[in-house]
Amino acid sequence: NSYRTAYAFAREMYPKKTKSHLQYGTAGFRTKATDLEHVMYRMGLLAVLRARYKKSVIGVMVTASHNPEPDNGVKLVDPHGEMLEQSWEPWATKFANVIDEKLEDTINELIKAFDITNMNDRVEIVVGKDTRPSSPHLAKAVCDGVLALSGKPIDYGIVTTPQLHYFVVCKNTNRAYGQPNEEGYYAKLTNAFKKIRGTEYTKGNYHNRVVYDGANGVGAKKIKYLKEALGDSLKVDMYNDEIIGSGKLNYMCGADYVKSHQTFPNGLPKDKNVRCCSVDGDADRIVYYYTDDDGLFHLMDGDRIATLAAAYLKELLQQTGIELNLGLVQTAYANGASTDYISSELNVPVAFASTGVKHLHHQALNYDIGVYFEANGHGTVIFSQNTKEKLRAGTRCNSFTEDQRQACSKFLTLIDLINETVGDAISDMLLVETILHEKGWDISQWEACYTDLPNRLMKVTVKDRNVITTTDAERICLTPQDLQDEIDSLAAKYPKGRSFVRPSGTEDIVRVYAEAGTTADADKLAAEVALKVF
Ligand code: 16G
Ligand code: ZN
Repeated sequence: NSYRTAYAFAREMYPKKTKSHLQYGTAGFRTKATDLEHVMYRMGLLAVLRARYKKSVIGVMVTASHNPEPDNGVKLVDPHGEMLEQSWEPWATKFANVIDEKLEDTINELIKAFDITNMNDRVEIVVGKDTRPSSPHLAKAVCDGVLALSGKPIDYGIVTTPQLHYFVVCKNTNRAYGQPNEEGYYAKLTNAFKKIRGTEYTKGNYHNRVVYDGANGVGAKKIKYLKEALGDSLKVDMYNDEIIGSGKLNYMCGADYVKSHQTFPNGLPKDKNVRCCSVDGDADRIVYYYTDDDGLFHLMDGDRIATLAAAYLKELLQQTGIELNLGLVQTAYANGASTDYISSELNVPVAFASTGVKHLHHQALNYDIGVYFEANGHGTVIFSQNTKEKLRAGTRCNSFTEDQRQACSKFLTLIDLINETVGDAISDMLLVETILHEKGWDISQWEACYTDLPNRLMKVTVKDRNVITTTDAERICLTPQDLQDEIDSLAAKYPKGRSFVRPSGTEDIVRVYAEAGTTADADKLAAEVALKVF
């Protein structure tokens, strides 16, 4: 009986040494790397069970994204490239926390609950890891878990999170999405990029050079291959590319640092008016920024990328003449000015989802063309089957004009440029560069689309953050009673005032967000709301 072996193996190789309770949260498990060995092994087991249940390839990514280097984490990737289905999260939590003596029972319980009868299927599990020094060892624990239940681990080594999602989808679509290897990934993106760009590399105010902050992680390692494939079409000047064991991963650099400190990362030249971007530690997030003539820092976050992409896709869609619905999904953290701009000026409908990529992705599936981004730079665009079919038909449609047919084929190329499986810093960068190139814009012209409302984010430490519950994509507070009324009356005091509170999914704190017409008002509103949360 294979799971008996698994159970015996676990006790010997990966005993559970910690008592602390871990929860599979918005980004899987994440904590000190030293506490994760047994969790990794057990996620290998769980991945095999999930793969047998779904009769598909499942992915396991070992990473702690933007967290400090000594942390690590793990998340499971479902067959279509989404995050692990929510109904399985409690199982992941259970697997991670049961004592060694109960592991066998837990495996049996799951097999029974889902009536998994194909326990001999030799399912494939694709495994990837980031550049943390702890990652090789932890990825091996995942593979051992896979082997213990007679699954077949396919170790992709160091890859970005979105690359791993891509591999899973390639394998599950029988390669229709692309070749399930890194060469296939780069070829798909760069061929599309070069095709749209043509031979005129600079255009108007657009110059084909971007300064790139690799966060001393996998995003630095991978851009080297991309650069080769891009040739002269786009010059990527890389900084912060000290990789394994330097201790510098995400340290004073990377997308999360830039977004949360609203400042330039360490290690980049501060040339004025130069387009710069930063990715995070597993390269699934990106933000852009620049320093103006007066040395002031300007951030172009996920909201900016979302509005740029949605506006561009809308134009392109109009050129095809095909009727499809296009929408944007944001979270409550999206700057109110971005929501206004996209809904009032561009007439693109905006929907809201709770924080966390899986929620946005899910909501975006409601559109034929669904753009979704978190303000922190995490997002992508997804296209329905209907969209792809109509565009394909459009390229050969006799009743279309030549311009329409060309717009259809350009749209299809653009879809190839986008990693639909999950937010992808590299693909998002190529998308931004494509749009700016086409418009002939420099970064300040992009910024001129709308003016951000001043905003303020605060953390409040409380005894139990779960007393705060929310609804309506976290924009409305349900409990404690009266808190929402208090927030409403405080926000009403300030022109353009808006505020909300929510318990963090990754830290033991409550987050308070406020925006208003002026910085002073936003600060005051945040502080007043924070006092009500205590
Ligand atoms: C996770 C999410 C990220 C979200 C963040 C919010 C994924 C892959 N990651 O890191 O998208 O912005 O949580 O953290 O979904 P918070 O709940 O602490 O505010
Ligand atoms: Zn990340």
